[in-house]
Amino acid sequence: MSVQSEKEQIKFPELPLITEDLLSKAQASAACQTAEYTLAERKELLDKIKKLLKQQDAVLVAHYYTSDDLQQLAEESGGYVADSLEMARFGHDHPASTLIVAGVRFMGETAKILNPEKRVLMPDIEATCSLDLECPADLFTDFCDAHPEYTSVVYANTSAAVKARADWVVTSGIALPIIKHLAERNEKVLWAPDRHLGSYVQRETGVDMLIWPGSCVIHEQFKADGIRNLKKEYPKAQVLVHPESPAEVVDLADVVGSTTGLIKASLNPEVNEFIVATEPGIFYKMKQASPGKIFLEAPSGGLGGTCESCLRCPWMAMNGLRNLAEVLETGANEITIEEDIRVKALVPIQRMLDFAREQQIVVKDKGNA
Ligand code: CIZ
Repeated sequence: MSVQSEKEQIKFPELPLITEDLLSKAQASAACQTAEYTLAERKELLDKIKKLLKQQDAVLVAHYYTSDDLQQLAEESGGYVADSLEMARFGHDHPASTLIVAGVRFMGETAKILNPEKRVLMPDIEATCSLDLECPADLFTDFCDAHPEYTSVVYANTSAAVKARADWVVTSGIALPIIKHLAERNEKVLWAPDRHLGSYVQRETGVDMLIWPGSCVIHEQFKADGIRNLKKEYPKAQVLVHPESPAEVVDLADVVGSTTGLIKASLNPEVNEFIVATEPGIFYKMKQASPGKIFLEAPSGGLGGTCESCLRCPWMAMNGLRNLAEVLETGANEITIEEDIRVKALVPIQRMLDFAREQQIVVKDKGNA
């Protein structure tokens, strides 16, 4: 049997469904956070949070996909806005004993894995990620056990338990160099959970890969036709695409990159208009760095009529000023990870960090993106 047809015989487990109900619940929780504040209420909340951050020896680290309010507050209060890895690294280097992680569950877990001595709190501990949900640890473990000849590489958007079973963890910024490195060692790769990022990496490297069939509910929606049409209206616009998007969208990109990579690309002084295929929370940093430029959301299919913007991640939107104030007051929503899982999950994360250091790969330039 040929290698290809052997691969076609491999059956992936049936993944949990990301149902409309699940999305609606997240959207309903998010709606409580995004409901309009009066100016006085907003100021009162911000003042209270800043005071509580000091009182609790806490620092706020927010992901690029959170609301403008949270990103601004993180910056104004001495915290940080970044991708998941840099959020964890910043938390590690910062002297605060409590990290408030505004993002989704796997980000809180990564922060805890790298900072076990610190208290890690999240505004809403139910904020999750479709990629994480579609890769339960038991299914992943069974699949790895069934294919021991493959090196397992998991994306950062996975639970601590999945990371604990993986050989490598990668972020979108470092996936390509790590897979190239494995290819040089003639290793075959079992990739999970994002099929679009996996197939992008496979197309770029030619590595023999088994690709888990998960996807991000947001990036899955971008439509190549919509981007082509928008490009007719804005012929000078550069198309910036996150590699969690489908292949036909990636094919239209001028730049394919991680959140940090796309923010860097938007700094190009020769380009003033961008069509951006990723979660629109990223516009906060893009517009802050280049206030005169035009940033357009890449067109999508739409998640349904109930969301504020159909491209806003419903789980990221569960983070707000109200529940942030609440966790600071109560100490609720603390991330805990069983120590044996944490120690095992640290190994593939550390492998990635060591690789980045040895290869002198800058995963993040402090101060710009
Ligand atoms: O790792 C992250 O923060 C995510 C979710 C994406 C990226 O490209 O940085």
